[in-house]
Amino acid sequence: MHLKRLLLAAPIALMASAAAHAAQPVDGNIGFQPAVTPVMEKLVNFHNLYLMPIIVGITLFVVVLMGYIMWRFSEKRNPEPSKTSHNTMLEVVWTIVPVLILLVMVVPSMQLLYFQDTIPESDMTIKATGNTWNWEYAYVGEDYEGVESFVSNMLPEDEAAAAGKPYLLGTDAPLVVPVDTTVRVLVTSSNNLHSFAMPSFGIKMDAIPGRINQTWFKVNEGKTGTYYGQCSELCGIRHAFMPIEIKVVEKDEFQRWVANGGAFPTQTADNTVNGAVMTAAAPK
Ligand SMILES: [Cu+2]
Repeated sequence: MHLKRLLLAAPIALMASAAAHAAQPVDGNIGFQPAVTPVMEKLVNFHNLYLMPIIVGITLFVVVLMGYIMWRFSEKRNPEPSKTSHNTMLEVVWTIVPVLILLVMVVPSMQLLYFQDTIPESDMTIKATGNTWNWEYAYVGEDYEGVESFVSNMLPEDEAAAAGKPYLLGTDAPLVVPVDTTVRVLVTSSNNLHSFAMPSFGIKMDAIPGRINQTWFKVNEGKTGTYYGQCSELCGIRHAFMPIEIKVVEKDEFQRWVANGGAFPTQTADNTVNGAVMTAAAPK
């Protein structure tokens, strides 16, 4: 089984050698993973250039104010405390100012939500189904008949090391997409609540049984490489073991991959429910 899997993975490993970029969690890093889609670029800018200065400003103001109050109104400097308990002007100000700050934040926030939620004219559609405990991908449309659908399982530690992939993030069959292409992702689940999350793409979409959610991404030109995400819904015992690996390749490379029928085996999903293994037919 291992040998078969390795043989099937070999063409992918060759494809991986040309990868230019990659994004995965890094020990000790702060901030976001590098943004490679317009959505994530906007998210990062909104956070770093807009929200952070406001938050830092408010925090500094409160710290300075508290320091001044502790100094100025200490028992030593202010032995006779004022009996005043109301100051209408001050109360109006400290109600109105926070409301104004929230308004200033909500307008770009809503614009960003709308930008994320409005799916532009898409070039291709992929369906991502959360199974217990793996992701299954299907390429929608007759252009991708040879690829059909496949299950993407987490690699065991030794195989991940052999493939040069991060353990707990690397899979035996990554989702392959072309660069600079608008991809619509239909997200659903076969039997559990999951969430399809890819940090450097700025997407996180709930996978709900019996319902199809949609999201989109378009990886910027020149950002080919392998990107890692995970199921980000606390879905059950193997929640931490359903990584998402997306390999972004040049458009012609993607066409070759499709023409080859995808280099992956088509499997059915092994689903475990209450300890019993159920084999669910792969939804098309
Ligand atoms: Cu999950």
